[in-house]
Amino acid sequence: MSFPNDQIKIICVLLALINVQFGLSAEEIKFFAKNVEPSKNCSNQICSDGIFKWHKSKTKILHVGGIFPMVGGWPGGQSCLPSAIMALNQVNLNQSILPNYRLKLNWFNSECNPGKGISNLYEMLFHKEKNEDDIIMLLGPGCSDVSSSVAEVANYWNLTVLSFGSSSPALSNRKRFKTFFRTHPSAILDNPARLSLCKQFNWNKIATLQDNKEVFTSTVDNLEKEAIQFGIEILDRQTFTNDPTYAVKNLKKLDARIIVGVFYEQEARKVFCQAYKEDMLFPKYIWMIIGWYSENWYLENNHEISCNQTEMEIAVYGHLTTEVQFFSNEIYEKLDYGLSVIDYNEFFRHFVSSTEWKAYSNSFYKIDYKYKQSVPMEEMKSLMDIYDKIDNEQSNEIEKLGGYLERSLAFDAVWVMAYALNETLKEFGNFDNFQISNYTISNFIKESMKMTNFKGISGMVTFNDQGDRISEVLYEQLQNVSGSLTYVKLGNHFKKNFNCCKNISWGSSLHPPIDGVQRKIKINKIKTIYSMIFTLLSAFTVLIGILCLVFNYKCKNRKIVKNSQPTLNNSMIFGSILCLVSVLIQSLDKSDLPTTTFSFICQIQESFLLIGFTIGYSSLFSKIWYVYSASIQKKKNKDIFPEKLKNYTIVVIMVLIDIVFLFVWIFKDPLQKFTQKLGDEMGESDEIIYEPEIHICKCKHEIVWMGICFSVKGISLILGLYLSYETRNSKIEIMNDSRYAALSIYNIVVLSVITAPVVIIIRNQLDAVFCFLAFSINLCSLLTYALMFVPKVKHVVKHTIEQDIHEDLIIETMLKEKKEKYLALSVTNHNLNEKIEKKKDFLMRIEQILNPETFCNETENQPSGDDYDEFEEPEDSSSSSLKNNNSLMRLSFKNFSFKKEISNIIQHET
Ligand code: ABU
Repeated sequence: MSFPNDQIKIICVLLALINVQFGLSAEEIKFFAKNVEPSKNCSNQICSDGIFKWHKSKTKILHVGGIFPMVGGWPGGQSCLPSAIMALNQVNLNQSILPNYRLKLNWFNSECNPGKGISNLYEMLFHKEKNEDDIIMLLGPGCSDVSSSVAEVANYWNLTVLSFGSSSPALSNRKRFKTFFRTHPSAILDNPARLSLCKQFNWNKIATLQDNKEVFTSTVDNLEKEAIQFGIEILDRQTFTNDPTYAVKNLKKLDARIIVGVFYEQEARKVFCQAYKEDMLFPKYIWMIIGWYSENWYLENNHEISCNQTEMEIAVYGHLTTEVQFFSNEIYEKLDYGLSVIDYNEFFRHFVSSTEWKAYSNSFYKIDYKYKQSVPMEEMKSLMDIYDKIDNEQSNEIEKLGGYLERSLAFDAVWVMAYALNETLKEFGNFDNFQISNYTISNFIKESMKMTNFKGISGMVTFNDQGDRISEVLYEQLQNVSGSLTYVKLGNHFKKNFNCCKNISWGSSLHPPIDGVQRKIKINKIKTIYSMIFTLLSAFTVLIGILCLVFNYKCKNRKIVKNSQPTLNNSMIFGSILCLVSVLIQSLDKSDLPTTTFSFICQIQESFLLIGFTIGYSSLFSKIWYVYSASIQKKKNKDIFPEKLKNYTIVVIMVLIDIVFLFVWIFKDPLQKFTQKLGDEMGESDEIIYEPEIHICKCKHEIVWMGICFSVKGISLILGLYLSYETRNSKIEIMNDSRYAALSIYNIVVLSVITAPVVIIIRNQLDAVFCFLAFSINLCSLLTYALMFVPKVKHVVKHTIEQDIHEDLIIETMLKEKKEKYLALSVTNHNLNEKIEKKKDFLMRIEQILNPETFCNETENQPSGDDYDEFEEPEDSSSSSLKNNNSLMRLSFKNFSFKKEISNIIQHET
């Protein structure tokens, strides 16, 4: 054999390596069909060697390679091999097709394993009998992954590969698989069918779960593309290799309800066992899987999984399947090769239950066991058991065979092969000594394949440019029919025509399930009850404010009003009304308003609140300020009656500051409608989750603006608090309500200090913010009205204007009397002061007298004879002490003289 190029040499080395890996020697690996080939015998023009039959005239052999998956992910060879042999016999018995030539199938078991598939190809190409022709075509492989490997390699020998069981969309790549054809339609046909079904039941979110094999990856790749056209969202794409546990768990976490699963039946059992454990069951969860698994696939090989039969039945109940149509709709119509679908089915059952087939299958199992240690013994044994049980009656055992549905594709594939080879034979006259290197023949075979067009068991057999077939897709559902699980046909999908699903069941539910928890956007608004309560309350407060204004106006001539600076009180009421209006604006339902209008209302609301607060608060502040400055002035004996204009100055300045601030704010960074998402909320049922959001007024540099605003207001509040405290004992006649103003300021400070931070902290709770703010503003306003007006109203109610005048008169008289008294007292005071001065002089004189120095000078002056006479001398005296007695007597006399003088002065004074 000559190699077409160097690449092939490399592949040969690889194949050799694979062979080494399996540990089989070339001698050991014999094509086992050959080993069991019984001796040939011919009678009545028909020759047979056990299961194979041919017309006696067909003396020449055309070798056809075969790769069948007898076990593994998709053990389609179990049905497709007998079906292919049936077709082979038909062809070989038919003299009009391939005259003189009979097809001889050299087949291998790939076990649905790409490595083994390559090894099989290697065996076919390099371990043939001496003088035996090369294989002219390859029937199979069955599994897509095996086909991908084999077809890519076969391309280098220009070997035409015709698969009966490969669904992978990846195999439609003509550049990669130049010589590949298949009677199995591509799995991409299932995708529009799946998506149409989803649309039908309004499932707009689906998830996919796939085995990590090229066949399934390319199917899901295509599904993702198609889904975009259908407007269906692929929520998630989970992939697994061998163990789907975490993939299934993830789907549950993501709340995927509609799951398209693509995997072989081995993995399907694991997936559904896990789905059972996760409680991802019908009808809440809809599993949409491949429909070509064998009958009762979920009950097979349960030792691989940890679910028992009942659990598996619960898990798979209700799932939906899609599968391409494997049989022609015209089941009674005789097809080109003389059979109808009905005939074929009967023939197949008869063939598989025949003793020839049983002998054949049993012997290749034994040989397989002898030579191929890697064959999974358990699976092969159970296959033999199934074959053994199949009888010619109507038992369902036959349906348990892998590839039971696809058997028609293998049958048609052999016919495709036969027709193409027949055409080639016609062209070249013979296939004598066919060598695979004969590109002329193999190219012609390939071209003939493209021309295929006949009515087969599986419908019209033609290939498009990619070597694919177009087919109808069937929908089925596993339903509970009279107590047993049965696949029920629901309808079909063909070339965008959707025809389904009158007899679909939703189990315990009347309606199709939803495609996931419905996430609904819920715009949180202020609850009507709250907005009603506070709208009414605010309206009431506004009314009270207006009544106070009216009172001020009506009683403007009453002294109690006149002396309360009514204009400041009016401006205070006006300010509070603005704040209340801002509450009313806030209570409006603005959620449906366009963004610009919403933003405009934000500015208005914010401006009303700010300006309103400033006017209201600064009016009260002015009163206190007035009292405070008056008391200072009074201390300095200055003008204690400042001009009226001064009262408004503070209000005007504060409002001007606000206006400038608001202007800059709105101009630089206006408040905008901002949608704030809140945490998810569970709906009425576990099918609905609300995504609440609120629309609030926000600007980019909110912190900066709030900071400035709160700082300014904070300072004015602290100042107000201080002034209120300082003026607590001050009273000014023309500001008769200054104490109430001070109390009102205390209220405002306390409520502002509580409200502002709380409102900022809970700003996402629309109801709470609204209620808190509205309550604060109303409370503040009502308390201020009460403090400022109740005493006045009470006074006005209790006193008539005449009483007021009378009281004024009394006060005036009293004042006059007091003034007179004051004057009299002033005179007395003056006199007393003078007296005090005199006393002071007197005391000074006494001090001078008592002063010792003064005393010595005085002793030199002798008292007068009169004074001395008045003084009594002591009787008892001696001569030595006479002198001292004299001096003592003199002092006593002196003392006596002073006393006399003092008493004279006192007498004089009094
Ligand atoms: N219907 C069987 C498909 C198997 C495969 O594509 O691998």
